[in-house]
Amino acid sequence: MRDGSPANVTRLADYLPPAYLVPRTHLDVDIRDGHTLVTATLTLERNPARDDRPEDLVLDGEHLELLSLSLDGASLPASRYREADGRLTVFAVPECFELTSVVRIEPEKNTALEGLYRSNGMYCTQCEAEGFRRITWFPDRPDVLSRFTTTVRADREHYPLLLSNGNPVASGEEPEGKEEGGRHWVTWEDPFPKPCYLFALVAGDLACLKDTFTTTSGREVALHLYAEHRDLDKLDHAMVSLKKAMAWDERVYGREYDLDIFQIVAVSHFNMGAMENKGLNIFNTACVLAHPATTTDAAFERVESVVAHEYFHNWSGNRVTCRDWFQLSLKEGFTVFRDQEFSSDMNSRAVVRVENVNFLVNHQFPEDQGPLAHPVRPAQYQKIDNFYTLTVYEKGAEVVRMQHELLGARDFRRATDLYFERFDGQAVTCDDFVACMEEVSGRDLSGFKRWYSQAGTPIVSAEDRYVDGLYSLTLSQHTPPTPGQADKQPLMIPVKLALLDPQGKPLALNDQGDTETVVILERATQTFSFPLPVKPTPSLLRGFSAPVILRYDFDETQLQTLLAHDSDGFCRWDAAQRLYFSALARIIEQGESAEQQLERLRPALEGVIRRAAEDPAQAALLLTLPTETAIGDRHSPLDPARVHRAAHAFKVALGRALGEDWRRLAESLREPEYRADGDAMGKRRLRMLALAYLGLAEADGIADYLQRTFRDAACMTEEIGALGILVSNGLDGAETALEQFAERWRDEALVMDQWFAVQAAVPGPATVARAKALMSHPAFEWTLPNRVRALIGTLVNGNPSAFHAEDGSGHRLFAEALKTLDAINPQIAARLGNGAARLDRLREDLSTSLRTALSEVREGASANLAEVLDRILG
Ligand code: 0A1
Ligand code: ZN
Repeated sequence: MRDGSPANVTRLADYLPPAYLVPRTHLDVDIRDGHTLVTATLTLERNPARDDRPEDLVLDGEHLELLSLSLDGASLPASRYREADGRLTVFAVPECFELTSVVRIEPEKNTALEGLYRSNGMYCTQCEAEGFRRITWFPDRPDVLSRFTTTVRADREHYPLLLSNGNPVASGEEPEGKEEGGRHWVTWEDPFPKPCYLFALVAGDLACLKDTFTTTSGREVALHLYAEHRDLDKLDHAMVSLKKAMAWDERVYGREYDLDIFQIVAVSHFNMGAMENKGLNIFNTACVLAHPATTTDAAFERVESVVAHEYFHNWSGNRVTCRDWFQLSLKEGFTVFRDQEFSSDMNSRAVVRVENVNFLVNHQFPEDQGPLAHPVRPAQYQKIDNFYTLTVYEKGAEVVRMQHELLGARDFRRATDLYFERFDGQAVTCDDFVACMEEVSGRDLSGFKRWYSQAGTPIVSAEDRYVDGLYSLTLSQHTPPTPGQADKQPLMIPVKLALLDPQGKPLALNDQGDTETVVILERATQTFSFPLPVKPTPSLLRGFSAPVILRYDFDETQLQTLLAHDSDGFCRWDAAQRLYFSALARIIEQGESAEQQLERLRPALEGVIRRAAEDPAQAALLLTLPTETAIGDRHSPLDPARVHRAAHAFKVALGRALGEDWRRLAESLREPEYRADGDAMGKRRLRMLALAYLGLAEADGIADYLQRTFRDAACMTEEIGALGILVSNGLDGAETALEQFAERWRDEALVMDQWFAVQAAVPGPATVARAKALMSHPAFEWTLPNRVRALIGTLVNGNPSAFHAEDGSGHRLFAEALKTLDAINPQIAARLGNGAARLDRLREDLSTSLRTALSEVREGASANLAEVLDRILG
């Protein structure tokens, strides 16, 4: 069953509507010590949309012990049903009936963190994508929408709080519980029909931060944020973010919240970032808890965006949901676009855009160019869990962004209004979404829709000529083949552009004096002409108007012009990146010296530093080098050690050559007191970057300075920042600081995650042994996904010169970790397995060593991990 045979594969082309609908679901979840009893009463109706009138009912279930089954109140004999391979088939059922099942489950043993499980003494659920089938027998597919009523029962002392979706409607004591020490129950009713992946339940003893929000139409909504008692002081930022998100969705999309209560619960053990269950969001603690003493500025921003993301799902995902899991990007791409726009409105738009693009280009592009490439709407999968990818989320968001760009803000809003109104309460497809865009704008987007079905990153090549006052720009597109998709068709690519004069001022492109325009590249090659008084420097793909690789033979002067003068934040950053990449290529490929390369760039970088005070966060982005992973992706075969030597030498040279500037920045950006606003965060970011360069250069007195910064830090950004610089450069005091840090923060799980990550990030092969030792550290836990990501995820995804250590030790450690993890949590193992996707690009000896290590893991791998490994191993 583990191979790629068709039996394992689910295909979009095979979609059939459900045979039976479930208008009502009554759940009774009785939580006991060591096991839980779930009684589910489903009201079922044959689906009129199925002409073939199927007579058998097929339900999904995994890890369930069926105790009884009855139909319309009569117990069913074993001959009336069959349980096999995760399916319960009830034979020859009537048109309409009620089915009641009682199952026994063991949440205490559930380390996969799907379905109902225990985390730090509380019970919680995770049902997306197919976790509900671990709670009870049900048609576990997103196009079966049901109205849920849920009763949760548990011991009152240990679980005073019993939560589910919707509104609480009744509660009481259990009569039998009196002797047992007090059991109680609460019934929740969710008036909105929902697919079972949005079901949630929590039982625990938690602290609550309460507030209210009054919607535009004047309804008061109770906002309850729950966490362990010790974390109550870390919920304020999430509450502020939530209220901002609620107001933003009303203002920008006209979407109001629809229940009387909105709840968020923080959970330590969680596979992903957070989950948008109707009215009861469940969050990884890392995405909701925040306090300046324990949380970095970057994590504060993440909390704001994830809280908003999950809240926005209430409309884009919950009220209008997906017909099948192939349509995942319908809710995820759209919701990521919405949360990115929210963050842009709450913070600096230019900085947020560059951060989002940087993430996409450095993480989604490689996915799209490797063995795991798949379309935004995949055509087939083995385990849907493996398709919660950067392509579905981040590229999906770019595909929505392009539609926003093509229609303009006004029509886009009209189209989303139509979408929400027309499909409210339904499970729909990406085609339905685009159809609304077409209907409102009158545009034919049939060509555009290839963005959903065609995998791979398009390459747009630009060439230009300037003859007799006419500037001609020829754009060509080409998408390289991806696994299973050899031939590619041209896409509709919006290219936003401006043309700059030699002083960097944008030229008028038409008689109206517009200085920016969007050209649409729809065919393989097209030429666009502009009469201009001088030969311009093209500023192309402004705002990153399409998720493509742009090839244009910029000369250094043009890049410096763009970096110094372009009004578009993305193009300035892109110019800096191009300058860095070409300097690094000269070091790596031609063996030129880092110092020599730095001298060429020095005037441009000094220019950025001179203007740093205007926007320190943007300056920090411009002065940050591409990661070693990104540099490595531009060289073939991939030789991580060589890339590390070059990048390190260049950064040291940069630290030395501009030493005075870095010192000045480190001092002048120091704030007398901690502030949480964007301005202060921007300053901290640039200051920590300046210190990082001084640390790399081992500047005079820097170790002392960093030790003081570490000791007197006003917030975690400074504390972990200073620690990271000490540790990654092996500076004096690094080991002592690590010990002090672990001692100080040993009871703060999220801080300890950072402690593990800082050590796993130290470049070079010696880190493998350190990571191995850390795997035996008392604070390391395989069952805690955040910890595993911090240590092993950082090593594998963020530290190529350690992961690909020449002696193969990193590969062996990786294989060991995958094996251990796969037995505990296959989803997390499979996700970590993605870290091997560059296998075929590696230098031959390294690629052989990684292949050997992975082949061993493939034996006996879970279905999740097997799917990933098979695609990587080919
Ligand atoms: N829908 C959530 C993501 C999510 C997906 C799967 C999960 O468990 C396996 C958990 C969360 C989101 O987009 O935030
Ligand atoms: Zn989402």
